Amino acid sequence: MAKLSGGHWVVRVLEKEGVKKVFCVPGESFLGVLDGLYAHPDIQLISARHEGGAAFMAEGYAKASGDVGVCMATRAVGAANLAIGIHTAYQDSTPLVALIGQVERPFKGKEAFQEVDLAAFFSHVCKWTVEIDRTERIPELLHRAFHVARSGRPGPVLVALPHDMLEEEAEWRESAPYRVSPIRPNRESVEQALEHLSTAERPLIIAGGGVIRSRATPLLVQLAEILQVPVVTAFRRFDAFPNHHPCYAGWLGFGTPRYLLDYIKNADVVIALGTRFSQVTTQDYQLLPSETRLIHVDSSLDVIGKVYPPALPIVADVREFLTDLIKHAYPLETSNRQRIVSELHAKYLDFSGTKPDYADAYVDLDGLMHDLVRRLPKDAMITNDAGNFFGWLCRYYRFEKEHTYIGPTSGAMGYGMPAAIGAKLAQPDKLVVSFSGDGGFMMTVQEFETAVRYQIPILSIVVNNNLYGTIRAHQEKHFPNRVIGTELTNPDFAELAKLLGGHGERVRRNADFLPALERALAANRPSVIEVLTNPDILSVNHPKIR
Ligand SMILES: Cc1ncc(C[n+]2csc(CCOP(=O)(O)OP(=O)(O)O)c2C)c(N)n1
Ligand SMILES: [Mg+2]
Repeated sequence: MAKLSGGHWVVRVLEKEGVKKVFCVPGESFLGVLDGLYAHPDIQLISARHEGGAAFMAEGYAKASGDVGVCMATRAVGAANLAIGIHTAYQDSTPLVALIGQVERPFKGKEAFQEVDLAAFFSHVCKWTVEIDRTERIPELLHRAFHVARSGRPGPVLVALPHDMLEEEAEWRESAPYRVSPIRPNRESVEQALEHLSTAERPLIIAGGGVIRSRATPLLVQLAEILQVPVVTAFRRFDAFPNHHPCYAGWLGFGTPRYLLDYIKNADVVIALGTRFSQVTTQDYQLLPSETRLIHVDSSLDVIGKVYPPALPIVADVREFLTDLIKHAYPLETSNRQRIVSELHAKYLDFSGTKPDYADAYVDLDGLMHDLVRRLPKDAMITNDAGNFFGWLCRYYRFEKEHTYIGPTSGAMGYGMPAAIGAKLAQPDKLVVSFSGDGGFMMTVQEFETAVRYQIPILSIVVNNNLYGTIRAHQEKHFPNRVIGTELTNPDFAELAKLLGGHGERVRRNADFLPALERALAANRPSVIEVLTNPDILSVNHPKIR
C-alpha cells in the first residue's frame, strides 16, 4: 500500500468530493495541503490577498456552482480574517468547508504561535467544527465535513488540521463521499397543504433560498399558475421566482412597499418554502399575524417553528415537495385569485418601473438603473455589498432568470467584488457584475488584484458618495445634526483599477454611463466603473435635488 502524507490525503479527499477550486491565503501551517495541491493541477488554487476575500470568493463560488465552496487559512490569524465569510455562509445557508492549519499537536495548550482553539472559536458560526488529530482519520472526518456542509440546511463546517499531522505519512485507504437523497414529504402532509391552499381566500407563497438551492423555480412557477397564488421572494432571494412573471408580487427586505405588507397581513394561508424567516424578511418579526395559517416547508427540522409556529410543518426538500404537490393539484375556479394576483403584480411593476431620470452634475441612480436594466443581458449574475446604493438595485433590477443573483443575507460589506470573482469562476460564460458603495468596495479592494492575476473578467460598479451613506442616513434620522464617523475620502477608483492592472472608468453624469459600460464590457478583463453620485440623496425615496 502506498503511503501518503496528511496534506496529500486531504487533497485526495477534496478530489473525491469533486472540488474544482480552493480559495486561500497561504500559510506555513498547511504547507502539506498546498504541496498536495501542487500534485493535483486539476484543482485550481486561487491565492487571495486577504482571507475575508478568499472566504467571500468561496461562498460566492458555492452559490453560483451549487457545489460546496472550499477555503483555507492559517491558524488563529488567518482564521479570524476568514470569519466574516464563514458567518455569511452560516446566515445564507451556503455549503462551505474551511480548512485551517493548526499548531503542532505536541505544542497544543501552551499558547503556541498563533494558537487558538479553532473548533471552539468557530462553533457558533458553523454547523460543525472538528480538529482532526490523526492522519488515518482524514478521509472519515473530511468526507463527513462535506456531508454536513451540504445536507439539511446547508452551512459552513470548519476543519482544523494540525501542522505536523499534515506532514505525517500513513497508508492510503480508499474512501468515498456519501450523499443523502433529498427528503420527500409524506403523502398526508402534501394533501393537507393542497387542501389549505385550495380553500384559501387570500393565499401567498414566500420563496426562500431552499427554492434556489433545490432548483425548484420552474416547479414553483407551475404551481403558482395552476392555483393562481401570488409569490413573494425572501430577503435577497430575488431570483427564486422570475420577477416579470404575472404571479410575482414583490420582495421582502428593507423598504418592502406598503401594498405588499398590507396584503401579507391579511393573507389567510401562507406557504413558506425553504426560508428561515430572517429578521429582515419578517420585518423585525412583524410580518405574519398569529391567525395566519402557515405551511412551512424546509429541509431542516431546526428551521421549523424557530420564528413562527406553523399550522402545518413539513420537513422536506422544496423540490420534492413541489413535485408531489403539483401531481395532485388541479386548476380551481380562480377568478378571485386571478384578480388578486394581477393586482399585486401590477403594483409591483409600478413600484419597480424605472424612469430615465438623468442628471448632469452627478449620476442619478434612478437613471443608472434605467440604463442597466435595459442593457445587461438577462442571464447576467449580480452580486452586491451592503449599503445605501443597494436600495436602487433592490427596487429596480428585474431578476427574470434563475441563478442570476448572489447576495449576502448577512449584510456583509466587502462581499460583492470577491463574491463576483467566485461566481465568475463557477460560471465563466456569464457576465458577472458586482455592486458596491465606496465604503464596502474599499473593504476588499485588494481582491481586484486577484481577479487581474488570475484573469477573471468581472465588472465592478462602485457607487461613490464619499460616505458610509447608510449609517449617515440612520444618523440623520436618529441623531440629527450630530454627524460623526461617516465622511470618507476616496482614491479615484478608475485609476486604482488601472494601477492594479485592470480596466477603469469614472462616470460623472448619466449620459456617460452607457458608453463607459460598453467599453468595460469590450475590455473583457477585470473592470471598475466608478459612478459619482450625489451625497445628499441618501434614500431611493428621497425627493431629488435638481
Ligand atoms: C463588514 C461590515 N461593517 C459594517 C457594516 C455596517 N454598515 C452597513 S452599510 C454601511 C455603509 C456602507 O457605505 P458604502 O459602502 O459607501 O455604501 P453607501 O451606504 O454609502 O451607499 C456600514 C458601515 C456592515 N454592514 N458590514
Ligand atoms: Mg458610500
